[in-house]
Amino acid sequence: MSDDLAQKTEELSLESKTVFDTKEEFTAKHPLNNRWTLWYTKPQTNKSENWHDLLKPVITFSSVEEFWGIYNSIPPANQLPLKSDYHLFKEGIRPEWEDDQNAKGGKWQFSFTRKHEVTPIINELWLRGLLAVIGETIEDDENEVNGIVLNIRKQAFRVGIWTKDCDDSKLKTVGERLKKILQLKDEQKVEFWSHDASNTKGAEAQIIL
Ligand code: MGP
Repeated sequence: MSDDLAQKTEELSLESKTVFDTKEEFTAKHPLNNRWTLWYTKPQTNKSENWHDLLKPVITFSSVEEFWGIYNSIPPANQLPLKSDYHLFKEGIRPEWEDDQNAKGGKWQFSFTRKHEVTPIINELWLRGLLAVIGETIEDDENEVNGIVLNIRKQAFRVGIWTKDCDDSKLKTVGERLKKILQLKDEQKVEFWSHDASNTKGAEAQIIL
């Protein structure tokens, strides 16, 4: 290291302050643009339990620090039981087709079959999805994304981004970003389904990327 650089590095380390330096800073919270609610769908244990009995809100948060506190204290994706789901939605939007904010929308989705090499890194990919949604890097300024869902199924892990509309022009960016976040290869296609179509037998995906 040159003397000049060594001097500069020393000055930097003496002068720079971090959140650990003062009591006030230590408790600083970095607000997110939106408040988010984590929901959990527990697996059905008897046939009398319907969708609404199984889906419950877990916690709402609004800062980066709260997010990490929650993330570090809930089971990671690969330890969830079969037929369970995590849902992370903007506060006030229920993770259901019926919610007014979802009713005209749909979802971008990709299924990682358990044969994919992804099984060991599903936790990392799910975390990347969560961060892109709360950090709002999944879209530009469209405000199209309502939430993200993880379905744990026998054959596959499924990740879906739920959107407010079905407007192709606004949705493409979200689909392209989802491919990057999930580290998909070109030939691994993400599909967009309107909620209407996902509930109609024989319907096909509206957009494939
Ligand atoms: P799913 O979990 O989205 O599909 O919905 P999956 O994993 O393919 O399940 P499969 O068992 O159908 O193969 C499973 C079921 O949960 C649906 O058939 C509905 O009965 C119920 N369900 C799921 N969602 C997302 C909703 C919803 O938004 N509203 C209501 N009312 N029921 C839902």
